[in-house]
Amino acid sequence: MIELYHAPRSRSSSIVQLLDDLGALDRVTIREVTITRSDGSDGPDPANPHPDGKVPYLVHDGVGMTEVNAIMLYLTDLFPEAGLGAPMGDPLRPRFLSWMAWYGNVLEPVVHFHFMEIDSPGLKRTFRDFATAVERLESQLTKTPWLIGDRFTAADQLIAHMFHFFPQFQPKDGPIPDWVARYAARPATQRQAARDGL
Ligand SMILES: N[C@@H](CCC(=O)N[C@@H](CS)C(=O)NCC(=O)O)C(=O)O
Repeated sequence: MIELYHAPRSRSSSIVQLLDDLGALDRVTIREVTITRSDGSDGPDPANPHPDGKVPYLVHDGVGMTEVNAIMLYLTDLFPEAGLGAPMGDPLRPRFLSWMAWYGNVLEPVVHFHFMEIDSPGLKRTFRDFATAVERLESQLTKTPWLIGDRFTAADQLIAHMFHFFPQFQPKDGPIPDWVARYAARPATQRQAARDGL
């Protein structure tokens, strides 16, 4: 049994969209919970087992997991038929794993530092900065339409979703706006927008 603790218009929407794309929505029970929103509204839901009261939280046969990138990786391995991951043996798996981990290890921190205007030499030494992260994405997206190559994967779902959800993070030109527009035009993105009431 698979359960997803979900709050609309949040990182867990990206998981619902991936499940839709994987053709696996009917295999998962979605449990909608409240979370504390960035404007301070709502609050944690006692029904949510996530240790920090956050979403997404996935439970598979009684074992829970956190972290949006880990959950996506897990689901693409669990439902490989849709071809949205890169299973063991796929020559592009190293690239796929790198983007999935880079999102959490680098992109999320530098986005927060940048938009909260936190400028620290120590942080910059460790994580570089938002401009460097954008360059890294641009460098790949000038070579291939999607992050690991010619096909859309959960790495695009994970990272393009962030730029789609927060358009203010997008550079005005270069390959990122086109990539996000292609992501936005995908039927699964449009179905998710309708589910989220966007
Ligand atoms: N590192 C976590 C972050 C999850 C997270 O911050 N989720 C937000 C929604 S987008 C949340 O639940 N916020 C409620 C809170 O911070 O209490 C992940 O990657 O899954």
